[in-house]
Amino acid sequence: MLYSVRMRAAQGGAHELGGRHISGAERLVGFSRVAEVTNDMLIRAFSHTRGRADFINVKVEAIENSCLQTAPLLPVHTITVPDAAAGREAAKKALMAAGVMPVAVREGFSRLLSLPDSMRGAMLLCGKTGQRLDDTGMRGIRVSRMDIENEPLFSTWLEKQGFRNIHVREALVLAAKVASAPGIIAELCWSDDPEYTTGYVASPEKGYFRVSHLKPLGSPLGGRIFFLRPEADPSLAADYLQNQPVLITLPEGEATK
Ligand code: WAQ
Ligand code: MG
Repeated sequence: MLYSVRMRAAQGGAHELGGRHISGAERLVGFSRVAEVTNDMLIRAFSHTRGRADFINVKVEAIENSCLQTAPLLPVHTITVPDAAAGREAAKKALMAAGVMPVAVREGFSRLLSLPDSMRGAMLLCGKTGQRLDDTGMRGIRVSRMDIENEPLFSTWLEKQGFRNIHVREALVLAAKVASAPGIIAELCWSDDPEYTTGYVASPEKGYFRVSHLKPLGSPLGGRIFFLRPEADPSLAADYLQNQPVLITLPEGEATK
């Protein structure tokens, strides 16, 4: 039995009452780690660079082993650029290479860049037209119920790659779950944490491309977009992203690299 532990924190009251999103986190851990993981999440919410939370929701739910699926970690590539303008150009190219149509790429960037503040979740957009497919407004679709299968192995692997921060660690797991969702073409993401400028484009076909700058240092505006195939069922994808418990596996050979 595993436990899904989810946290969302806001400032100025609960999200649903108009509070500003501060941070969120999701893990799938054994019973013996629930307290530790919950405590870490509370500490994070109270010491976040987006501001101090005054509303924190922590949800713990048991997950039957028979419900678990697995998905592989994506191969990781890094694109180093001098600034956010160059990074956005590189990300646009990577999205198009993954199969997102140019008009949808433009639409995606313009939607993220015109947000008044960061959302708590992601937008689902049609990868052909850029039309918004979910009806969650400023809340967005929150990917949840995922974690790495073998944490010690993952930690060793991350260390060897030189990935030493929590952002990349969490993003690799989230992007692997997203890439395994039905109908996904690609994902675009950059952080809403002011000090973290690295973002990524990920897709099941091409893997995870880190882009060293996708926003200027100091900006609290981040976000995520999931581009779907035009023929995909958005509610099926949203259900998988939000509800299906998934453990991410390190591919054979990767573990020893
Ligand atoms: N599900 C859906 N959307 C989410 C989730 C989630 N579980 N978590 C965050 N978001 C959305 C939300 O709109 C946030 O404002 C935005 O993404 C950014 O979230 O390889 O840290 O957690 O070094 O700030 C990329 C790592 C880090 C790149 C991204 O995102 C690398 C990051 P953050
Ligand atoms: Mg953040």
